[in-house]
Amino acid sequence: MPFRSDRWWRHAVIYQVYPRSFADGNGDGIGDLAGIRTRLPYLAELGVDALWFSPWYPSPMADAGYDIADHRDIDPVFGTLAEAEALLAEAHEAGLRSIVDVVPNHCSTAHPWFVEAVAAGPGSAARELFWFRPGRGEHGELPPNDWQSIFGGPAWTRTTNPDGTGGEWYLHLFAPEQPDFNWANPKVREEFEQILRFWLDRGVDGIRIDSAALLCKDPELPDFAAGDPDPYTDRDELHEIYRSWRAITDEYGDRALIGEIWLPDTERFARYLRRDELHQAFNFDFLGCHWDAAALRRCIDDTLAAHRPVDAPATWVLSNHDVVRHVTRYGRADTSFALDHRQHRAPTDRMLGTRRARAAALLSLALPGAAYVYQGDELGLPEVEELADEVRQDPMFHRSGGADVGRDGCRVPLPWAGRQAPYGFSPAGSDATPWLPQPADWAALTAQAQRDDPDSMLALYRRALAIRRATPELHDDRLDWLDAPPGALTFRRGAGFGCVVNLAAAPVPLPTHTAVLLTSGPLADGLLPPDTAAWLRLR
Ligand code: TEU
Ligand code: CA
Repeated sequence: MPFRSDRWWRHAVIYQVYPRSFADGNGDGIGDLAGIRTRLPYLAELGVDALWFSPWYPSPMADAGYDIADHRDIDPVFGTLAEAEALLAEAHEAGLRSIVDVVPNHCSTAHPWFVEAVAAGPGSAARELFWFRPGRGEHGELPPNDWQSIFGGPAWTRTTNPDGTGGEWYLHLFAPEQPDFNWANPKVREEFEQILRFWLDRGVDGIRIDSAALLCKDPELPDFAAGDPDPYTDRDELHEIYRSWRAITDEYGDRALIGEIWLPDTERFARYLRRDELHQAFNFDFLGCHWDAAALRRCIDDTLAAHRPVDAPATWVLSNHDVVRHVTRYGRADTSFALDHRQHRAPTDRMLGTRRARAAALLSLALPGAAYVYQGDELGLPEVEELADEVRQDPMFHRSGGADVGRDGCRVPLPWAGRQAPYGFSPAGSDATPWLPQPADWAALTAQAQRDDPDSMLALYRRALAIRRATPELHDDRLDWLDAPPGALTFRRGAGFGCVVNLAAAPVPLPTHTAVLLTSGPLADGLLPPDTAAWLRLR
């Protein structure tokens, strides 16, 4: 299928595939490339434009594949490089673009460069590719500075000398199995430029950059006292790196550079989106926003205002593999989310959360820019909060001593068909159990159960995506707010497309329209009930 070749990412719907949990082709209970290939028709029918694949590279899986030992191959648990090439080609045939996940902040302790660095010892060139430092204290027994790992505990781990004594320490902003690269070293830059080319040469349409604001560190590695300038987020040198990455992607034409940037300051965030830097970055403010009309409107306005001066498309993300699924979040008393405010196991009303998630789908798919769908959003999957401690695998759970249960609950394998686990996740006849257990009450949430039910979440997504694709007004950057009753959000896209979301406690009337295109729930006597959204033809 030929693609319209015009900066496609500006209004694309991008579906995140988390390979471990999408579909298992060989029956070992872990998702893989063979499984994804058999499900391409499902994704094409769903109507998304592009697939983003979370890491599929060789990895000891200390952080579910975000600890990479070789950026140019595929982990045997997922398949082979030849299968990845076949998948990319088949996706294109099905009209789906592909985005690969590149993780430049760190690698795995199993990466040959790190293995060599440990062996080569202090002062070696091999250690210069990472952040090795002697410890503080009389015998170097204290970490070189006070930085904390994002997964909990110190951001430093001590090496052991060949004679068994304690050696230098190395920096890891995430797990100890994920040593941070030293981006001041030209060899690191050169290596990643080659990695980008490796995947662009294989026909990928975009690159998702993991932890994109964290790469460069203050070379002094100062302690990080409250109030000091942040020594490792968003440093100026980083923009120069992304300018060179942009030059590379531009050589290939029509490929997208997308950054994962958790940065609450919209002005600093937008600096990454300048003309010669990244094409787009995830908007986590929207993801974390309260289900509240005024808060959402403010978030939408701030987001559009931040993107306008740099002429970058906004992005709208409701969930991903790092956050509590939004069906669960939206059913809580406090509907907001932040990395340090996950509210694990706070009471939730799944019916209410699902109702809001349906409305949120229509809201996010009607906003100007690109929209992201995390696998399972389209099935209305809730967070699986009841996982036993023994099955949890996220390093965040283990590093925090269980204080933070981590992210496994949004990574439970997808239910495809059937009445009980593994719900078609593994092929018929395989007796492997999925790598994380699926709940006993997911029979109604399978893709098969939802396929022919016009009231299902899947049906809603399919209709919304079909309308979005067929509606030119939804492919530009303009949004105009219309007058709305208190607690409702109403906006126009282009001349004739309207979206209304009712976040108030009582039903609201619809604005004047010529047709109702789609609603997230039934109207009541012509009124839009609470926590419901409608797409309208205005004229
Ligand atoms: O995440 C980077 C990141 O900072 C957060 O999303 C992180 O998960 C959160 O701070 C934890 O509280 C990316 C990936 O999306 C995530 O899955 C990886 O674990 C992380 O990088 C390390 O590669
Ligand atoms: Ca498998």
